[in-house]
Amino acid sequence: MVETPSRPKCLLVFPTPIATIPTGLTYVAKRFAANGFDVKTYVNSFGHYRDHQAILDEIVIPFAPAVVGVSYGTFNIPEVYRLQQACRQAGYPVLAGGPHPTILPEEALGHGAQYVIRGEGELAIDDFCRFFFQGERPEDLAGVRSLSYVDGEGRVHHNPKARRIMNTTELGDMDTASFDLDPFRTADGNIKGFNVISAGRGCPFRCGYCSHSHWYALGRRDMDAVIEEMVRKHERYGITNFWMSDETFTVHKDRLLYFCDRLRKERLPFTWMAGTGGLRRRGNARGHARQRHVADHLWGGERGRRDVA
Ligand code: B12
Ligand code: SF4
Repeated sequence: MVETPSRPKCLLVFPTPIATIPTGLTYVAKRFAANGFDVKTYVNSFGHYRDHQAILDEIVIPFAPAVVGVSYGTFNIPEVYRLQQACRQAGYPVLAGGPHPTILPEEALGHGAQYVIRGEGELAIDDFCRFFFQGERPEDLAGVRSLSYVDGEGRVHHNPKARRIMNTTELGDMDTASFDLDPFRTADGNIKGFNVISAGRGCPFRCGYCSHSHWYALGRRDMDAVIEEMVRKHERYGITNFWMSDETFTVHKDRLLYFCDRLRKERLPFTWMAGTGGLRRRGNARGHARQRHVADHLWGGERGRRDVA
């Protein structure tokens, strides 16, 4: 029998409770796995909430990971920091990512994170994994794009950001292989979050007050790839109602019209929901979308411009 060489373990933790699979983390998990890690992902839930001590005792220590990746926004931040500190004290290197450490990397580094990856994760994760597999030499840290860390002399470094991925088609479908799906099962047998589609990332606008400024510029996914993921999920899980989780799904009229026309022409039995933060109202994209299988559309004029709906 050929022995499979053991892969180092990476535990990804989403410590704040959430009722649906966090899409961004499925892509983080996918990237660590593609780079040679054995990945387990733990997502805290309202149904079975664990505090930082329980996460350490019941999830982190039994898995014994080489790296603990923690993904978080600002919600419940003191408890997230208690988790980071508990993991560090127990000897686990902590790598933080997500909206909050992106905005405040130094705060995260001061509260238990050994490393922070700012903004979009994938290319930085590739660099981090290379650093890890080359023996974690401190002199290699400078080559990890988007990384913030503290050096041996106590100086904080913020490495230059990786370029944004402008065609997100290359990232493929969300991957939940490393997730325990039980917390997301509903009484009717569905899994909350399986109906989510990531059709793009970021935002084409540049509002000066935006907390999401690391995501200026819109990375887009081909609409054909979006529809193919919908068809696959329909065939596998019987899903007919989808949620486009990016806030900019409807922002480009031509793309939206192409998507709607394909649904109509191919008589695909789907409805979809989307939220839109800022929208350029040109032509009748909104009306067109309404006639093409739209179940729900949430609008928010957060840009403060007069031409926003
Ligand atoms: C969809 C969504 C939700 C869904 C989540 C479901 C889902 N399917 O993901 C729901 C409705 C449940 C939700 C809930 C909340 N949300 Co929300 N949500 C979003 C939204 C619109 C998209 C998330 C997404 O998919 N982003 C795209 C992915 C690719 O990005 P990402 O998740 O950040 O992950 C990338 C990087 O951050 C990084 N990364 C992330 N984690 C990690 C971990 C490691 C180790 C590494 C290395 C890298 C890394 O790599 C990833 C891939 O590139 C964002 C806005 C946005 N455009 O991001 C707001 C956003 C994340 N939400 C926000 C908020 C405030 C909330 C709530 C607190 C709302 C509330 N009051 O309840 C809750 C928090 C729930 C929780 N426990 O965290 C804020 C967070 C701001 C902040 N400073 O915390 C955002 C940024 C919107 C905003 N601009 O204000 N949300
Ligand atoms: S439209 Fe929303 S996400 Fe885009 S830059 Fe403005 S505030 Fe940020």
